[in-house]
Formats: sequence, structure tokens, C-alpha cells
Amino acid sequence: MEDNNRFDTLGRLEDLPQAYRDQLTQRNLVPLWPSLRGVLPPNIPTRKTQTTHWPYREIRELLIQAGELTPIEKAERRVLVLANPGHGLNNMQASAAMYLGMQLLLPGELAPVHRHTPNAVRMVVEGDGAWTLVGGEKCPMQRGDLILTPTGLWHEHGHDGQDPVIWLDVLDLPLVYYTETSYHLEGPSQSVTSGQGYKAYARGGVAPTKVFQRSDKAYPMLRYPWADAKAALLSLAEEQSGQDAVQVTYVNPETGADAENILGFYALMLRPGETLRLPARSPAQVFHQIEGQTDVQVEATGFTMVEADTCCAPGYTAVTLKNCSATSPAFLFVADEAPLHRKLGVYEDRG
Ligand code: GTQ
Repeated sequence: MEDNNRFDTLGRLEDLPQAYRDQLTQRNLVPLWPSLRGVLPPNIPTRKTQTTHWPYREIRELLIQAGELTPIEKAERRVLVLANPGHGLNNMQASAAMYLGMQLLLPGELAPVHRHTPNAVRMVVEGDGAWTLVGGEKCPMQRGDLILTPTGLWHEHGHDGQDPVIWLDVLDLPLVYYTETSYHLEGPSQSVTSGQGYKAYARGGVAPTKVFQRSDKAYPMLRYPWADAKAALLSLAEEQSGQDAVQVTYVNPETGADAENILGFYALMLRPGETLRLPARSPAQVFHQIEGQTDVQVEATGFTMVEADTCCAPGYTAVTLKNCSATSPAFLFVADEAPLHRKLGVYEDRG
């Protein structure tokens, strides 16, 4: 009992004489005890991240309008940011560390070359004929492909096709901004130089072995074609008993580590009719429906994700995913903050 009472007994700011408080303020000092429980709450962190669902149908309509309202020269990146209301819309955060944006490129447009400290990935949602040039490697963009633009690599986007192309950007921008390390550089247009990592690393379990030359690329694979990730999931579902989830992690094929340093990326398959309860783990998560439909339940909040919808859930919270179809698998792209939490030593799985 005494322990519980402790939480209510700390002194308040108002308990202090105004003259004393004024002296503290003048000297850039603040008392800890009125704020102690706020910054170190009991048992579970305070999370601003709210479970939020962004239906693609709504985003798409407004994004196509942005294409009419704002030429690419006036936007550089024509993006509508998926902002979590719990963080304040202007802060452009899906969660503490994750930024989400839906980007539109129209036929013939070029989003000019730059590089920046935050890491980014693109998950292609719609359209054919676009490409991203990353560190000299030209990556074709097809629906469901994951394309990395890791920290410091030059990148630009172009579009040689006929119809609008739309993709989801996931960046660790909120974290990099918070640490006061976020900036960008402009540069001259890149020439296409290197080979294509997705061809060199086309099969898991075997990796190219340099005999005469050492590979010095920190990010040997930049494009992860959806056709390959989907084939891996379907094969895993056949191989693995029904006990475990059918999930793959996008990894650096040379090291086996997460594809990028701060955020983790995964593809998840829900078997026909499957209900999957993901345990309450410390990282916040983002889900994007690649194929099929999924009922999502996060505490009291429930909704249905149809193709190309995106949602997020706070950390320390169990998430239940139910494939709406009893006959076809459903496929989701997942992003989370697990690599960051592991590196910080704060990762937790509470079951
Ligand atoms: O395509 O390089 O959504 O630099 C935000 C910042 C996309 C990009 C975003 C960026 C980009």
C-alpha cells in the first residue's frame, strides 16, 4: 500500500513560494520533483503515438489533387505526410522515431538529386515506369518493392511511364531531427555506375564471393523486389508449421543485420483465415497492406485495412491482425523501431 501512495505524494510547483520559483527561472533552473513522475511514469512509458488508420482511397484523391496544384519544381518531393494526431500534425511523426509520407510522381517528372542524414525506404504502392537512382544504382519501382535510400547516399526519382506513380516513404526523420543531426545536401545529377544488388543477391543462403576485389559497400542490396519477398513468404508458409507467424525481415545480405540501422522492415503473410496476435513489444509499429484485407485491433480501436491502406500502433501494445479472407493469404509490409530499441538497450517484449 505504501508503495502505491508514494506516487501521489511529491511536491507540486505551486507549493513553492513564487519568489523562489522566480529565482530558479532567472538562473535557468527547474525543480525535478514536480515533473519526476511525468518523465519517469510508473510501469509503462507515456506514449503520444495514437493508433491511426490512413485509408489509401482518401490519401490518393488528395495526392492526385496535389499533382494539379503544385508542380514538382515547387515541391521537390510531392508528399502528403501521414501525421499522427497524438504527436501534433505539424511535427510530421507517425511515432516517436518514424515518419511516413505518400509521394506522387507524374510521368516525365524528376525529383532532383539530394542526400541527407536520415535513412529512408520506399514501399511502392501504385504505377509502373518510375525508378529511383540510389548511389549510382538504378532501381526500377514496381508495386510492393522495397527500395532503400540509406543515410548519406545520393538519390533522385524519375518516371518514364504513362500513369501516376505513388509510393510510401518511411524515414527515421523524427529521431534524426530530435538528435539535431538532420540536414541535406544538393548535388550534381548522378550517373548510373554500379551493378544491381537485387540481381547479385537473388537467392538467400548464397552470397557473391569476391576473389580479386573486396566489396566495400555498406549497403550491398538497395532494391528488394516484391516478387522475391512474396515467394519467400509462400515457401516459408509451406515449410513451417502453423505454430509461428509467417514473417521475413529485410536484411543486409552480407551481414544478416537489419537492412538499415534505426528502423526495421518486415513482410508478413497471414494464412487464409489466420488471426495473429502480435505481442506487446516496446517499439511502435507501422502496417501497410500490400495484398488482401486485414482486420486490425489495437486495444479498443478496430478497423479494416484494404489494399494500400496504412496504419500505426504505439509501442508496449499488443496488436491483433485477422485475415478477412478464408481462402487467400493477406500480405503486409511492417516497419518498426526495433533496431533502434535494441541498440539503445531498451527493447522489451512483454508478451
Ligand atoms: O524522396 O528523398 O517523404 O527527402 C521526405 C524527404 C521523401 C525523398 C520524403 C525526402 C524524400
